[in-house]
Amino acid sequence: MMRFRLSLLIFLTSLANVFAISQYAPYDYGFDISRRVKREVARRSELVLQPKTSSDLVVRQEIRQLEQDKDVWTLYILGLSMLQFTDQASPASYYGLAGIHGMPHVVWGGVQPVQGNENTGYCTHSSILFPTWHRAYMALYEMIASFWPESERPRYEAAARRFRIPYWDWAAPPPPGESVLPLSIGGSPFVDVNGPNGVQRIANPLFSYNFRPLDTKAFSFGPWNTWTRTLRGPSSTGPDAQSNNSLVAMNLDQNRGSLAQRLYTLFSGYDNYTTFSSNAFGPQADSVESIHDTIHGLVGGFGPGQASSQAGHMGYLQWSAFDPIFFLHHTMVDRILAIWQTLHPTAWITPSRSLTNSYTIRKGQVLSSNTALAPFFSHDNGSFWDSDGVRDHTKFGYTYAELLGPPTFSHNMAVTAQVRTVRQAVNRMYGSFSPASLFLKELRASGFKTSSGKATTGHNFSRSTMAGKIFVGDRYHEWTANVGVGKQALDGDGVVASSVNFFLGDAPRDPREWTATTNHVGTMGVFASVGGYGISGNQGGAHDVAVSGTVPLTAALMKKVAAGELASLRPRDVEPYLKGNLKGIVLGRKGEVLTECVDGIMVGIVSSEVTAPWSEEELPRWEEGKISFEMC
Ligand SMILES: *[C@@H]1O[C@H](CO)[C@@H](O)[C@H](O)[C@H]1NC(C)=O
Ligand SMILES: *[C@@H]1O[C@H](CO)[C@@H](O)[C@H](O)[C@H]1NC(C)=O
Ligand SMILES: *[C@@H]1O[C@H](CO)[C@@H](O)[C@H](O)[C@H]1NC(C)=O
Ligand SMILES: *[C@@H]1O[C@H](CO)[C@@H](O)[C@H](O)[C@H]1NC(C)=O
Ligand SMILES: [Cu+2]
Repeated sequence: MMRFRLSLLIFLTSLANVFAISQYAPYDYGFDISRRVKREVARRSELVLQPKTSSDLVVRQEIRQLEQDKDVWTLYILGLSMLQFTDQASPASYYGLAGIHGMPHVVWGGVQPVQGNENTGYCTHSSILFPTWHRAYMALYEMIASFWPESERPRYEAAARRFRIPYWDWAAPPPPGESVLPLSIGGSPFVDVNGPNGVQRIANPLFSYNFRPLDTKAFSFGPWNTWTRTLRGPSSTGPDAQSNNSLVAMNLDQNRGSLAQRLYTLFSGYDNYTTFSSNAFGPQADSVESIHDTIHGLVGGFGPGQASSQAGHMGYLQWSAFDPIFFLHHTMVDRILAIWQTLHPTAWITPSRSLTNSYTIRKGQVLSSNTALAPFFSHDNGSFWDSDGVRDHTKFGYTYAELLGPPTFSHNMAVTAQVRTVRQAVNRMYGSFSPASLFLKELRASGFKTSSGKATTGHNFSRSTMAGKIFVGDRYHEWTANVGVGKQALDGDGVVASSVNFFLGDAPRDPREWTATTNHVGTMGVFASVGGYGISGNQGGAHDVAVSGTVPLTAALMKKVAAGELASLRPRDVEPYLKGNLKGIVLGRKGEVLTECVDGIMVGIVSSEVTAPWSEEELPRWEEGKISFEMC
């Protein structure tokens, strides 16, 4: 490992070259670090994703928390900066790592494509391997981001031991006055870092990745062949395009409630791994992947407020991994997986056929928990990690604060203390938009005795109160817009959907005004598609599979109940109300406003009966949803 730390340093490009390309430099350590190490190219053995010993278990922090730990934060910024200034030809450079996912569709670590799939990346989407492939990906990134110059080891030794990559929780309430998008990510293209050689102003490695250089052979068509750095909500498709992080921030803030509700439902109402894992159209509409898709779209600049006819890198599967926010987002996705696994210890991958092509997987091939997660090496003989191998994330030396100790994968269904603790955390973190949180609050206030449990479920709240309008006993209705996106809306030269947006009442004509409207209910991002690139053909057009997701309506309806515009959450009140007031608008890839019922888009309004939790250590129990009516 030490040997690799040294060899990595030599990949730094010369500073002169860097100055010519970019306004901001990397950190100047005061000596030429490249002269201290032998020049060599990373060997496969150095790309092996190594497990750690259990004594190395450290919590991955939320990015705002990590920022409070000054030495670790400094290491993080310096390490990421160094990675980004590493020669793009190295597989252990930022470019090399990001390039595993999609573009530039090249061999990494010698792992060859299957014939015919050369024009895709290694990433698995619309696939039961989506969560585990990206888990290994983040672990590899964490391993390679954790190399620092030898000379800094004494000062930062303790900090280096407790460094793990942070995640970005886009569903958590931001501190007062702040956006869901942290300033450290979107606030400034440069950052003043107090490194070993004093305070220096360097390129902010979380704001953007600057291609050094942009390879216009690999990125051969516009706007990707003109944008020399990654962009969010780009102002134009030209070479001088700027990111609009405030637009992205507003867009995310507008959707935080929707995202929190989706997570809460995913944790409480989704028990089947197949359904949970991927956005492929299935019996339940949502999934960890669909929720993740929405973030990709919003960060890219799709959805409310779309500024130009073109979204930035995060909005497109094949370019997304170059934006540094990708890794913060996917660490959050890994955390969702880890929390869900703890709540569903026996649920796991059951074999099924791949719906999509990737660099090493053929459409139609049977996928299982033993399928290689290529190109993530487990040994230097060239074998790969598989999903069973990464099922327990703690072997990579990290965990998340909500999870006490290693997960238990027993087949014993008895609820462990760990599960109760995780449920409590889920209630506290993501339950605030759900009727469940109102029920728990009323329980505490009214002195219902939770210990007497079901004996009191017949009790009704007074009809004159909010709780009385929402609950019958301990039961209530959840309302969801289930969105299916078929092939016709994903690909080809015609209409290509990028987001489906819901409003109660009319929406402003101009989507740029949507970020400020109070009647916006939520946005579902469509990310699975890789069509609509403006070139015919084969840029990974393998992802032509029908996908689905949801936009929860319950929190918006509860506001209407509180305002006296709706009598209750029961179908006899809600169904006519939604038929009269719910508006769905599809935005296309170029930001164009389409009607709700574009070819290929299906919207079903679903109500589900739910039993509220009687303590924070329980989660709501969902019954199968019923289609109330079809909007499209
Ligand atoms: C960023 O987007 C917001 C919201 O659409 C807009 O008001 C603002 O003018 C944009 N800023 C720039 C610099 O384009
Ligand atoms: C999970 O859902 C899939 C897809 O609908 C189904 O084939 C499978 O039988 C389900 N698994 C369990 C354990 O119910
Ligand atoms: C690689 O080494 C591991 C550990 O020794 C072994 O389990 C595996 O079978 C080997 N794989 C190949 C392809 O040789
Ligand atoms: C609670 O309300 C429901 C629906 O109005 C009713 O059927 C039930 O009898 C009520 N329970 C009690 C204990 O009053
Ligand atoms: Cu992603």
